[in-house]
Amino acid sequence: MASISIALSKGRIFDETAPLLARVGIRPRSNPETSRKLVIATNRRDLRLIVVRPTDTPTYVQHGGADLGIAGGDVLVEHGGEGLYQPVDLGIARCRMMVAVRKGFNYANAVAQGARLRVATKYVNTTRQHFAAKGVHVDLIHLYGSMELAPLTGLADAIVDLVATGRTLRDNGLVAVEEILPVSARLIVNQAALKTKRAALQPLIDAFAKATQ
Ligand code: PRT
Ligand code: MG
Repeated sequence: MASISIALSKGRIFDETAPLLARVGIRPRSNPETSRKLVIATNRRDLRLIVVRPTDTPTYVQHGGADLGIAGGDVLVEHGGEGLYQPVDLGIARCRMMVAVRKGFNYANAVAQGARLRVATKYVNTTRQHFAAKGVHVDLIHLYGSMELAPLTGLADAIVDLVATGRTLRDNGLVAVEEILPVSARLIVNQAALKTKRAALQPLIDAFAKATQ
């Protein structure tokens, strides 16, 4: 029996994946949210969960540290998707990647004037591509979190971050001015594993596809 591993992160991704796992017939032996274990056995002897940081999920699956993974579209576009199949959009953990600025900052005007923008984000590749495609010059500032602080402290003119309800922006006096991409979580698969372990992996991929319908 081929052994299968699925990489996923705690927090939002696990919360929203848990019902899908149940529908697919996978029951974790311990709760990733409360356990310190990073490798979690399941009711299926051939299948275990690997608990990783959200941004590390594509890297684990790309390099074969896990056969399958569940990762946000934001993380996947930033990673680039090399070595990965993305067969199922799970439709969970939905949000939008947006450009946001301080209320009162005239973004459209700054862009029209050809101003050089300082943009803070953890999505540096995606942000670079987005502004290059618009022909806007940007100085990127790479942050690892709490991007909302950057425009408030004068560190940046704009941020690129995820927006769900819009509450975080509102509470910090920021407004979204442009959508970069709609985000939801996807099932990802190591391309080599799909060839060598297809008999084990394909039914699972099909089950996830069915569970999202
Ligand atoms: O916490 P850690 O540093 O490990 O990483 P993380 O914050 O990226 O992890 P987590 O678990 O919060 O998010 C994992 C994935 O969930 C992301 O990669 C997205 O694909 C997805 N997701 C969906 C979101 C959101 N919605 C979301 N709203 N991830 C983050 N947010 C944050 C956003 O960054 C902002 O700070 O929530 C805030 C905005 O929410 P609203 O509702 O106030 O607009
Ligand atoms: Mg977080």
